[in-house]
Amino acid sequence: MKITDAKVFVGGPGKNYVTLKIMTDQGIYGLGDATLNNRETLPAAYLQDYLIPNLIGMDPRNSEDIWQFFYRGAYFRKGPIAMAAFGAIDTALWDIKGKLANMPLYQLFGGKSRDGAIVYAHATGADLPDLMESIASYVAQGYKAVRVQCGIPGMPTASYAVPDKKGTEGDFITDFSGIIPKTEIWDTDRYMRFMPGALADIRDRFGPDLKVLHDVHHRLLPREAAAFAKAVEPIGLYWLEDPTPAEDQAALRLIRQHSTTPIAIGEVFNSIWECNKLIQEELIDFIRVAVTYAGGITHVKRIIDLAGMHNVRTGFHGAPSHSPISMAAQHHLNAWAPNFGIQEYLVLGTPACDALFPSDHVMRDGMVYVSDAPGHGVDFDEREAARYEYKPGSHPVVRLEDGTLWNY
Ligand code: GCO
Ligand code: MG
Repeated sequence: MKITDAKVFVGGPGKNYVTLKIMTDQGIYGLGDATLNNRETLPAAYLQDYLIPNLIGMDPRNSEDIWQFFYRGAYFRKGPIAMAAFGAIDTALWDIKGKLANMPLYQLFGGKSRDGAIVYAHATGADLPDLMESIASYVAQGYKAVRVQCGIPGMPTASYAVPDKKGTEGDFITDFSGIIPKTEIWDTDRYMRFMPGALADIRDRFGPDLKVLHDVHHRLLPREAAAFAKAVEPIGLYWLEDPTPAEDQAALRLIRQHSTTPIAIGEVFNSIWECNKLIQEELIDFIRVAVTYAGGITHVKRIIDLAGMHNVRTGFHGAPSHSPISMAAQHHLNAWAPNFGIQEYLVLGTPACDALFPSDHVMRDGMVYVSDAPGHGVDFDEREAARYEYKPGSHPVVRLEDGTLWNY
């Protein structure tokens, strides 16, 4: 069996999804996702200019050797652009394998460990009452877990992923007005004074059963993060995410020494080499990597197995930037993984998105039920794809009030 061709598509409804389609001499094709939010053209170019010419003629069944060929063969290893491109190839090859076996991917991993996998939604508010309304609407839809982000009183601009004005809907992460970023102003003191109380109010209003998650988005210094994690301990968060930027992994030791609040990290990691110390030293509780830019199913499965040895559960990244293809790959891993924790899930199911990526995966009452179709179970409609083109977008940059650049 041979790979005969591969094509890359960039575009989609409200997102620049990077979709890879690998064709074979047996008429079976596989689909992968290399969407790297706000840098989408780069994995697409890596695939087109370097990887696809090497793929042609390879046997698609040898997904492990192909992964090693690209990873070890690159010489300059890792990095989100390369790992997103390798991840797309790997996911497409697993898709082909599943179609050849006529089995859904979870069967190839070892079968189902659960019927439905719990997911969490993003509740946001310009202020606390606005956030309470947003949480209530997710609870009414049956969600059992929500991530809560709130505007901070006195903060000069909206902070991470929250709207400027009450009741606004939309994408608060990517700004599609162009590649020159907007600026957010951040003040740690105001955040530290306000957020623990807001989280306590949320717990009071929604009771003990709702799983409440909060994302600090890398904004605190290690000592501040330790103090924050300690202050919110009585609230019983399901997790506190990215309390500090993860380049300084020793910071996690300080946080652990001061609190038992569960910590989730890893959405910006792209290899096992950024996860292994945090996992082996049991400094985190949830690993947040994504199939999209952590090298695909082959590599993420290794991370899951390592995590399982150290009581670390999965909590894969599922921001709206991932296409339904890598989300589906994660649904299959979530159905199988003995150490599954939770899945981040942003509503992808708009009619336009479903038309571009048809599938039978189901989200109901805050749980995802994986499809039994062979492979990952998501298709791609090329005629629909022709309606979309690349639109430049950007994440904001963050500065302190005196102008100092801070972590987005
Ligand atoms: C999350 C993340 C995202 C990121 C986004 C950047 O927890 O979902 O923090 O919302 O900000 O993926 O592109
Ligand atoms: Mg996050």
